[in-house]
Amino acid sequence: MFRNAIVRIPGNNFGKGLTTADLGVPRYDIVVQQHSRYREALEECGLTITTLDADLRYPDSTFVEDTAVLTPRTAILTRPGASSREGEVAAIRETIRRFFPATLEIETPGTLDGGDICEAQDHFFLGLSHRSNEEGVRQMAAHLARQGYTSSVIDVRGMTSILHLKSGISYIGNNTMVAMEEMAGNELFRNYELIRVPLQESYAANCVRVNERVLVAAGYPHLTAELVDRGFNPRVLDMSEFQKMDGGLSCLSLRF
Ligand code: CIR
Repeated sequence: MFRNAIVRIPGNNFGKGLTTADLGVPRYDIVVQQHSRYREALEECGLTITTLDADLRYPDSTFVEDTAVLTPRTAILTRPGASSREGEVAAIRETIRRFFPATLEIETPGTLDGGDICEAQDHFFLGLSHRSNEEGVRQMAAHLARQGYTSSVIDVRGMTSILHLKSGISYIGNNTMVAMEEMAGNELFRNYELIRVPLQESYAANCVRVNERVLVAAGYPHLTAELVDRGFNPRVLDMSEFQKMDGGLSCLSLRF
């Protein structure tokens, strides 16, 4: 069960952040509206939300997930791999320490984005990506091991369609993994119930289990129907403006 979430309001320079998506410039009024609906959905799921002000120094800072990995046993502050995002951790540290007084950290030369870390009960999948390097992943695995968690590494550097590991997979509880086509065959998922996301719905592979619901992006009927068939309770959210900046549902909050 999650009780809390931390989010950050998108700044009016949100569209100046990093992106590889060729989907046009986000419309700020819609960004604000979609973010507000996202917060409402988290509240519906029973979470108490800590909402941070927009931070115009960092246009990508609404994607708070990348700054920390929060588990029931510890909080690990990351060291984002994009230089424009490095300062985001200092900007959120104090807020995280209010909930987790003793935080661990990823240290130089390690880099790691929270979007590369997929928690599946007591096991963690660690994405080696263009943001999270081998040293960052090694440090994360060591921190997790000291807390009694196991982990395995998935190299996504060759997968040009995704930014982070969790752009392509999500663990949604009930031993169920959601995976985009390109990742679904991975041997590491053999002991999970697997929901394969068809190619045309790849973006929706980033979904989030929050207590009784699964947040899923709007416009992906196959995955939404599959979730219902398997007994999950999807909560559909419009994500078009965040998708334009390579962001998904998980990136917009830290849940704990
Ligand atoms: C970036 O490129 O860093 C942002 N525009 C998107 C970050 C998305 N975060 C995530 O998937 N965890």
